[in-house]
Amino acid sequence: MTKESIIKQAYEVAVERYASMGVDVKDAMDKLQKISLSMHCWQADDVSGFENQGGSLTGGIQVTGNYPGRARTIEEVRADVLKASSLIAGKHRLNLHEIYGDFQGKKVDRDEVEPAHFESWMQWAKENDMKLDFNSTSFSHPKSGDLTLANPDDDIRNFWIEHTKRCRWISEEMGKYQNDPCIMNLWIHDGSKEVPASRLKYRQILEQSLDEIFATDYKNMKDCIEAKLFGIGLESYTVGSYDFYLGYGAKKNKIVTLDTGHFHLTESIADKVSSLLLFTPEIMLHVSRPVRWDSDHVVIMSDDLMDLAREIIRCKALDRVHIGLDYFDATINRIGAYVIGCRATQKAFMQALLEPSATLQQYEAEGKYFERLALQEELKSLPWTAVWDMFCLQNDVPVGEDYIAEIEKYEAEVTSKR
Ligand code: RNT
Ligand code: ZN
Repeated sequence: MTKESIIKQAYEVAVERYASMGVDVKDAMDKLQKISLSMHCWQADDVSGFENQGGSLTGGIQVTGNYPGRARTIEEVRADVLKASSLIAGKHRLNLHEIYGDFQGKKVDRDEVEPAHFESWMQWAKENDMKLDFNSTSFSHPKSGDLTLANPDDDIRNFWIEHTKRCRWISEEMGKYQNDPCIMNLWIHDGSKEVPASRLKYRQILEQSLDEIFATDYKNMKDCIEAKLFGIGLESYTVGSYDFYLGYGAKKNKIVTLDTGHFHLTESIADKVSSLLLFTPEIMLHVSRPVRWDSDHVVIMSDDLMDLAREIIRCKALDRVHIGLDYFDATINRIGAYVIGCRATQKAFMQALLEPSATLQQYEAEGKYFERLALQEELKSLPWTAVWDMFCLQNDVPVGEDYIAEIEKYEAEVTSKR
């Protein structure tokens, strides 16, 4: 038997098994096919970008490791992203940071950046049938310090306001060009190592800055605001905490970004989805993996991720949730890191889509809690892997561990020569 026929046979059996539970496998696969992940460009080059070649990463985030083969140029980032995409089923988006502009070796300060610096990205994305998302960049700059948009110094604050306004303008142009809204995320590291004398002061300044930044209405971009628990060197206070952005988002109708690494380790991100869906327009996710802290480990198919995926599916909210990834591991092959994280996210959504939610909810409504728990346990060992293999086969991407050899080949031929 060929590998292909084994996969097909296992798939047929799985379809029957799921049908016996009232689950339509074909429907689940169609829905998964339409899920477009927003791949973060910054895993390719350890969040370096093309502006301060050789400059260090600041803003309370850290990449560890020095595995060879980091992308060093725009061409290398693009090649690596395309290689990774070729090993991931479906059509996905690319999430750019402002520091990844095509600056052609010129010094373009953050308050001077324009859509023109992203024209080649827009063209490239179009040629490769990819849509773009965007992020302003407040870190790794001489004016980053501990405070940007929340800085009491007007010169510094206005510099970052100008930067962020320009990033919204760039996002708007991207959205127009690709005929699909560009999702722009705003994350700043502002905070302090020790508890400040006034926590309120900086939050008031940040609120004013955001009001100024969002004063212009755009049609082709959507704004997201990302909270955080703490940064390295900024452990005691984060101006843009979750409460701050949740309040701002609910009041001003902005999308709140949930980075799964930005909460206390025992806090459930899945549990936040239904509340956000009630009070804010949409949700942006930064799927990440914290290990002891916001370490941005490569995403794997963890219980937390499966819980999050299930929650989104149970809320029937795929059209209101943007699924971005956000991690940076420099200790392993970076293209491999992309592929592991994206495929793990898809696997989590596949299992969520295969859940017999109606039965579970019926048990619950009838107070049949033993039955509800038993079925949830049984679902874990249903043949979802056969469906996943078929999904990969149909999408013409390697099935199972076959992508390992592909990445090794690319490493031998391309990244190891850098
Ligand atoms: C940092 C935030 C932020 C960054 C990227 C590079 O803790 O998660 O989203 O990771 O903007
Ligand atoms: Zn993030």
